[in-house]
Amino acid sequence: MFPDESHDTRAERGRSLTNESGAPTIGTLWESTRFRSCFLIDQITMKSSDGSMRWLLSLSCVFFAVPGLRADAADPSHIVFVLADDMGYGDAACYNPESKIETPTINQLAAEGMRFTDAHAAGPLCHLSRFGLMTGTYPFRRDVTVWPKKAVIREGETTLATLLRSAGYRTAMVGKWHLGFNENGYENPLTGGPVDRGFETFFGMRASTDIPPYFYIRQDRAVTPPTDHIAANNTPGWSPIQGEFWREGGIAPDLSLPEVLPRFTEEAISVIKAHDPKTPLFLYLAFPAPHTPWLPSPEFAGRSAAGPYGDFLMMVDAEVGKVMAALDGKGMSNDTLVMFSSDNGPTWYEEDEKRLGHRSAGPWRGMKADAWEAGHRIPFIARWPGKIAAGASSDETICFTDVMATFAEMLALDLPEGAGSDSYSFWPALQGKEQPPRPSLVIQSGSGLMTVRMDQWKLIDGLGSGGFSKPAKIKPEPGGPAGQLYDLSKDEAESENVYSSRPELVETLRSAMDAVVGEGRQN
Ligand SMILES: [Ca+2]
Repeated sequence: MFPDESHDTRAERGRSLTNESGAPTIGTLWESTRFRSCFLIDQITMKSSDGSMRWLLSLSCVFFAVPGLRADAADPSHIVFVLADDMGYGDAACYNPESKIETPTINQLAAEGMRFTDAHAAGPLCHLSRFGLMTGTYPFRRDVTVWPKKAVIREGETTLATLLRSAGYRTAMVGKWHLGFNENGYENPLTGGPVDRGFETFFGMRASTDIPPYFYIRQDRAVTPPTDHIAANNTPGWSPIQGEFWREGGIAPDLSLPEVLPRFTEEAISVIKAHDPKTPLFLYLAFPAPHTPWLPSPEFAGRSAAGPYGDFLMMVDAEVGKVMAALDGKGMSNDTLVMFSSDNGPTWYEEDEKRLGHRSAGPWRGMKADAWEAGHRIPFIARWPGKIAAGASSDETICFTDVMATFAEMLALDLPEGAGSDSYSFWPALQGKEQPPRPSLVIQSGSGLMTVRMDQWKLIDGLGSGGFSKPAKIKPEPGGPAGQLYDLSKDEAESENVYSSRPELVETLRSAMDAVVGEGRQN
């Protein structure tokens, strides 16, 4: 019934180019140089037949700048990964025709690229999700709760940025990190962040725009330390974690919360404008929106039919449009893989759905932080003209942890030993090809409830949402089910718990989950 559970589908190829520790050796460097030269000479020959000396020269530069690419590599085009924050599966019309929010840019990305309908964040909260995206490793393998004081990603650990940088990419991050710095006072360097984990440049913030202290960071230093104080804020008519919600705490005198989102866009555009397109660019743009505080600019306030949340998402859509326009302006947009996604589900309750008629999570049950689908099933769009079919969709089960192996396969790069332990390439799916199904998908909810997906079946190892939906936890009744088992192929709403009637299936799923959890724990 189930696909093979082995981990052999990970990007294993090419590890002969590294020694046991995963580091390149003198011999392997020669090997990789030889492969590289074949690839680039092909490219130069092809381009120069058009009489373009400029391309010949520019690719000669790439030849010296791109270690590790092999003969079967795709062109080293640019990669821009735009991550929205707390945006629901059903917010954009390309995922939900009934959406009350206009998202023309996101819809256009989908029309020009591929839309995944079974994509999952690595966890239903910001830090869980981002750890999985950056490292290709499930976040339950690491104590990610240390993020307020310590770097979550270890020194020397492979990240998307170290991987692409080793392939000659210029690596830049703008936006919300939320994976911790080694904090020792905000007058001192903030180590262990993006610039110590593979990004050559970083401008952004420590965490969410409702978690103090609020200040900008450039590279590893506070631009201005958070020496002022801001009082907590809430919005009448909304729950305590919606609306213009932020927590009280320190704030830098030069930071205004409504200006953070457009400021990040400006910084991202600066990165694109300053970039020399002859070198491949990896830009990771992590917007802090539509996460709270919902702060649409006057241009968008009141424009959606989904309250200030919808207005703020319309603004996010417009900000993505500005980034696309910058790529266009630089002549890069047809040579860039753009990925757009959200780090977890929305902060949107059933009451909001009833009141405003907008299903932020689409057909899925629950909300942010939940074990239920709305917590972690997210929109995921990939656009790359000429490489990814326009208007395509894929129902492959994919996870944020899979981006690492996908980039590795796409560029025929070696993954160092131990890197991306939960990463399965979906490069075949992006090309419209068959690929082995993901053997399983294991996700831990915000409160620690474990879930496993295999094929259409989903086991939640306990009762309740495991997150922000109430109740989060339910004590099993004597003789009643101890967990939840749903058939997602027939029950998108996770409303028919068949746990008690399918004990063998429960056992199969639980065994598979235990095997995945046990095989790679790093703490
Ligand atoms: Ca989030």
